[in-house]
Amino acid sequence: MVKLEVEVGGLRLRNPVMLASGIIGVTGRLMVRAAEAGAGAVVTKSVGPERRMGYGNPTIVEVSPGSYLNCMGLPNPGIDEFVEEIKIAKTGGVPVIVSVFGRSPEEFAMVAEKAENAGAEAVELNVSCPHTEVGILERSQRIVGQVVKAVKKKVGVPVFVKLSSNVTNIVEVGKVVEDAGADAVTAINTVRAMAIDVETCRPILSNKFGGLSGVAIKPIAVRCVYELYEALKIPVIGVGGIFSWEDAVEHILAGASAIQVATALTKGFNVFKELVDGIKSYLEKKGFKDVGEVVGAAHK
Ligand code: RRO
Repeated sequence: MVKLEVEVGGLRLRNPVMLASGIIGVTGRLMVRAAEAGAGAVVTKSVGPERRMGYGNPTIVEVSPGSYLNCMGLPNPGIDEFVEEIKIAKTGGVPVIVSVFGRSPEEFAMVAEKAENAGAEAVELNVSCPHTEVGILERSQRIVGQVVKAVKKKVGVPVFVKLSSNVTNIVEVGKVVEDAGADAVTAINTVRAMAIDVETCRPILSNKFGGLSGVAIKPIAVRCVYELYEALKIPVIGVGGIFSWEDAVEHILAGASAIQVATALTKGFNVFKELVDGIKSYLEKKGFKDVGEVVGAAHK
């Protein structure tokens, strides 16, 4: 029997395939569906201190097969209202990780504390939205460290930090976050990008810029996971372009202790079972007993 259970930054998962923050984690019921479909954990859509409408349409466009550009603009009901969705999500029986954002370290800490009180088993700090004015990372790496420290002071659950490839050196940011006390890093958020309509001669997205996800970003994500695994002591969670079990295994070989999927859900909830079964068959075929044995194997 192959062991698929993993432990990531103090959080135990029945398997390493998590729902990434994004479109599905907006309601408790949808997160329960992801859990029922086989996810090892679910991450909510990012939630902030108060209700936010997000940007006007168009906010999403498929730019090439399996690759999407979005500028949702952090739409969310605010943490106080979202508490109910966290409680519903928990009935799915897998860890619920609440993705948190704020405009300051204090706001991050306040939202994270409310998420923990609502039952979150971990929080994932979104310091890396590539196209909103609250993208902390775009302001300064120093603030990112302050955000992590402020949250660690307020919560007892594991704190993950979602990083971006939209920086010169992702390892530098990873080290800041690790030194500040983060329990794991998630790599990567979407890649800042743009698309222009040749008929109207205008940017397609209402916000002009957006975040690229899906097939196109997998090699960028794998590179970031590889670099972070080499440089950090805390675990890395891989996300970016994972559609098939081969994509998931590639992230794991690069150094991911667990992986997340979002864009692949455009193909349906079956993706969780397909990935879990595919990883399991791969490990059996290769003669491994535990998924942990192949984490970072590409470095050897
Ligand atoms: O809501 C969004 O527009 C959004 C966020 Br918060 C993020 O972190 N990444 C992304 O691609 N979109």
